[in-house]
Amino acid sequence: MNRLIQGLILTLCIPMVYGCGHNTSRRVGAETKPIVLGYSQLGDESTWRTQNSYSIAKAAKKAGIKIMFEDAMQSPENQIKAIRSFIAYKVDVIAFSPLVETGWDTVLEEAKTAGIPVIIVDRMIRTADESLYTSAICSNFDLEGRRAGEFLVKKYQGSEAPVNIVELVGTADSTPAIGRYEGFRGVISSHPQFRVIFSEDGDFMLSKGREIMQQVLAHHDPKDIDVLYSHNDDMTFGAMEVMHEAGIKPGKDIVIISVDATQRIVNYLKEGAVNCVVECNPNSGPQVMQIAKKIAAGQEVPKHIYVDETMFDEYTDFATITDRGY
Ligand code: GYE
Repeated sequence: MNRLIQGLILTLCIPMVYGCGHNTSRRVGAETKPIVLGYSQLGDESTWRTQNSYSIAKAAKKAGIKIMFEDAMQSPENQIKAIRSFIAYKVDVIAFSPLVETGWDTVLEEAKTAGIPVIIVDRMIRTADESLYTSAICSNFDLEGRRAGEFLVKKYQGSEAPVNIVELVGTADSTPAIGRYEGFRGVISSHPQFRVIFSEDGDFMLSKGREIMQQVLAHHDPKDIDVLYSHNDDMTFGAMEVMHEAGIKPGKDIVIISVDATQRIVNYLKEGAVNCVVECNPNSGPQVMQIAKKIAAGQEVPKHIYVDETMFDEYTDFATITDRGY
């Protein structure tokens, strides 16, 4: 976990463990106790993730919810361990952002047997038993992929020339990587001019974005690459560094499409170094707390909730883009 989040969790959460809950509570006999939420975050691989953890911790404090926050450092085993510790602690609600889609049934059955409701946040799980979670608050990753594809269709409208695409994919088997991969293809597949000439998993990390772009340039003449479609901003930053080092001008020599919409990538869009930014909203904290409160109060909640998202590209009026805040 990086220092920023560690500090934040300490500042925001430790006091909550000692009961700073205001009006968010459950009645236990004659006593009133604050809601305890066990949260398993998958890691701290990107700028998006740092902001997401910040949003969760801040919203918990604001809602008067005591949070037990565990960073799994990109390991599903660590996430399972954390969820088991939340069950042992008898938290009121468990929430987690699953690294990958599968492998959760056993531990979620344990939570269900213990009578602890589960909220899935950000990424989804794949399971045959929908009763293993109460609510899921996620992005529409397929739509994000389609938005990236639709930008290309618009950009190359009227031209039949082949367009060669290099793709940096997110973590293998994770919902955002699957949705952004499939949604994108769902749009470009009906336009034969678009060809994905290289596609590889970069784990949503800047260092991997760098490495993969170096590999790509070792095997392809830059003149044969028209587009870079990167599943997140951090991988884009890594790839852009390599392009600069090779004398390639991102946004001009190679069209750049990135997902997340951090402030830095929006600045590059405004400078013309990036052409399309698909937003993925990390600020789900308040929604997660609202749903956790409702669940703890025994109220009905929607099974699936999508967070609001948009996109920005070179055709957007930049004056309409407000500060991203992260
Ligand atoms: O796009 C990426 C992060 O799951 C939506 O994970 C999230 C993705 C996000 O590492 O930057």
